[in-house]
Order: sequence, then structure tokens, then C-alpha cells
Amino acid sequence: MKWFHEARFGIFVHWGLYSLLGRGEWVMHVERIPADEYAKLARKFNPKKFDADAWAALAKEAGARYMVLTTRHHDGFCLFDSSASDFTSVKSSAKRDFVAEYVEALRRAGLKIGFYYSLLDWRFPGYFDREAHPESAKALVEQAHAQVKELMTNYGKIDILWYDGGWVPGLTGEQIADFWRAKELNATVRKLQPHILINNRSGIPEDLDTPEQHVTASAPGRGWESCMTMGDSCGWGYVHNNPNFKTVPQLIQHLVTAAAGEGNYLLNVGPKPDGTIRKEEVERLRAIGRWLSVNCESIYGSERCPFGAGMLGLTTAKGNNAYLHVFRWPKQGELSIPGIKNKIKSATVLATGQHARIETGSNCRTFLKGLPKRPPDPYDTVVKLVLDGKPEAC
Ligand code: FHN
Repeated sequence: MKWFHEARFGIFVHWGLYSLLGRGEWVMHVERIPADEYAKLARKFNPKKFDADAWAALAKEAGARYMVLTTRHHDGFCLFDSSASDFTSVKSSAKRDFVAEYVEALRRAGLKIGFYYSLLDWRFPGYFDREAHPESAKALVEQAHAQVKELMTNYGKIDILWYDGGWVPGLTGEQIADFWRAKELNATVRKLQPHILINNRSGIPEDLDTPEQHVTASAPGRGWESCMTMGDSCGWGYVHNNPNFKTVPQLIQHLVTAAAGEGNYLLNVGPKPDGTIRKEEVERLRAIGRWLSVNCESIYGSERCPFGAGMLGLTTAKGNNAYLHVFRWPKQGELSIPGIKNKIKSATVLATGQHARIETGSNCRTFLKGLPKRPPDPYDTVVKLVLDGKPEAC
């Protein structure tokens, strides 16, 4: 978990046949497109502009430390070579193993590598009705085991296995893990990839909780990662007209909220059918990267801080340092922070290097004065407090 806690920020990528239709990754199921009709999309999926090095470069520019790519989503189409399926990007018009290209590019860029894998596959009637199609249900589980083993064997060192689609109609709790034979499968995964992190979506808690579209911390000591779309929550995959992109301040506040809870933020992009990433997503990732380039010490490897930032924002900590994340810069540039027990040795605005004058008041209040009236950073001004020891609250 050490690298994961240090990383704090990853990029989720939802890309596949559904990208061609531009209405999100659930289009086959929601629009009731018959599997054989949907499969014809594979003849048109030939993304000449796909460039995994460009994806990796954008992730680095954003300040992300890892990526998670949909190797196969619920529609069953694999972006990798599989002996367990003919419905793959290698055996259709693209004739490319995009997962292999993705892995090699991330290694060149020094990014950690995550594989998203959907256990369910809508093409199997046995998924929807196990009693009526027992052989199909069995074949579905066999496909999952075979393909996860391929992903864990054929692409070198993989850092995260991001299961999804583990839910099964009519089953709950342990029944789900039993249906997928998840215990057996994950034991094989860990034998093939001893250091790997596995999320909680195969029916077993494993290493990581995965709150989705919200940032909610797990208990101290438990790994967790919030995943989120930039646009509407229905569209992890490319949605052509997506009117609802989150603003940069919103995205940075989600990242800070995750870091404040000792968790990670996995922010999603949905590349276009040609493999390029749309400008709305590129612009936001670059803006986050510019902010992180100045303030990254307050995010990477962050720890929970026992005191907050009052009405102004949130706090993160690291060792004897606390970081005030001021989303709402006060009118006179004077920060009132309740609850700091420590003696503060210095208070410095990371964006400008400016030092604040430190005064203490009644009721365990700290006042930071002498700072500009206008916020030094438009999104989140970070004030670094060097303390006389580990942060303590009063
Ligand atoms: O059904 C999927 C959805 O398409 C998307 O992949 C998200 C990402 O976490 N997971 C499932 C919904 O919870």
C-alpha cells in the first residue's frame, strides 16, 4: 500500500466499443441492443489515433501517479488478446492489443498500472437467469477466471486489479463471492502478482474500498479510493454531448477531500472512439496538474489532520507539518483557524512563499495575518504550517 498512499491521484479510463456510439458505456444494455448487432461495432473499432504514450503523458502532466484502464467492460469486448474469447481488439478490425500498448507506455512514463476487469458480461444469458441457463452461467465464471489469469500473466508487473460488475441478480453478500469463486481466483492473482492491490468488487473486501461518485473516507488503516466521472455520472465512457462537466475547483476539492481522509481520487476520462481524449477533460487535467505542481507536498503521502480549517476549507498533514487548504479565501486575508494545539513555527503560502504573522486567541484559536486580500490561488490556496510536533487538536 505504500506507493498507493503516496500516489493519492489516479486516472480512470473507460474506453471500448461503446465509445463509438457516444452515449456512455451502458448503451448496449440500456438501449437493449442485441449482442449480435452490438458485436458489429467491432468491425468499425479501428482507432488509428490511439496513442498510449499520449495518455501517459497527460496523466503525468495532471500529476497523477497511476492509471486504471477498462481491459473489458460489461459488454464483453476485450482490449487485450484472449484465448477465452474471440470478441477482442486483436481478433477484430483494429488487430491491436491495446492493453499491451497501454502497459508499455505507462512503464516508459513511470506510472503504476491498473487493470479494470468486469466480471459480468451481458452477452451471457446465464448472467441474467442462472436457473434457465446453467451452462452459460458456468461459462461466464470460467471466462472470468481464464481472462483474469491472462491479464495477470501476459503483461508483466501489474499494480492494481480493479474488479467491477461483481453484482449478480438475486445474490447478496458471500453468495456473490461464491458464485464468482472469488477466493480461489484472488488466491491465483496474488500468486501471479504477489504485490498487487485488489479492490472490493469481487465480493471480498481485499485491499481497497471503492466509493463511487462521492468521496467518503474508510476507517483509519483501511485503503480506499473514490472514483468519479468529470461529467454526468451515467457517462464513464464517451458521451458525445455531455453538458455537465465538473469545474476545476470542484475536482480539486474532491482530490483534497480524498487526501484529507488518507484516500485516493481516481478521476475518469472517456476517450473518443479514435482514442484521443476530449478537450474538456484535457483542460481540467492540465489545470489540476498546474495546481499540484505547486502544492503537491500537501497531497502526495498525505495523512489525516486532527484539526480542520474552520470555515475556510480542509486540512491535510504530513509528519510535523499541517496544510490548510483554503478554498474560500477570507475577505481581509486574515485566516481564523480553530483547534490547533501545537506551537506553530512558521506559516507559509506554498503558491507564493509568503509568510503569515501568527497570533493566538482565546478558545484555542490561531490567527494568520499579513496575507494578501486576494486569494493567492484561484482554486485552493495552501498554507503550510510547520509545527512543534505531530499535529494535535484542542
Ligand atoms: O457499471 C459500472 C459503470 O459502467 C462504471 O464502470 C463504474 C465505474 O466504477 N462501475 C460500475 C457502476 O458501479
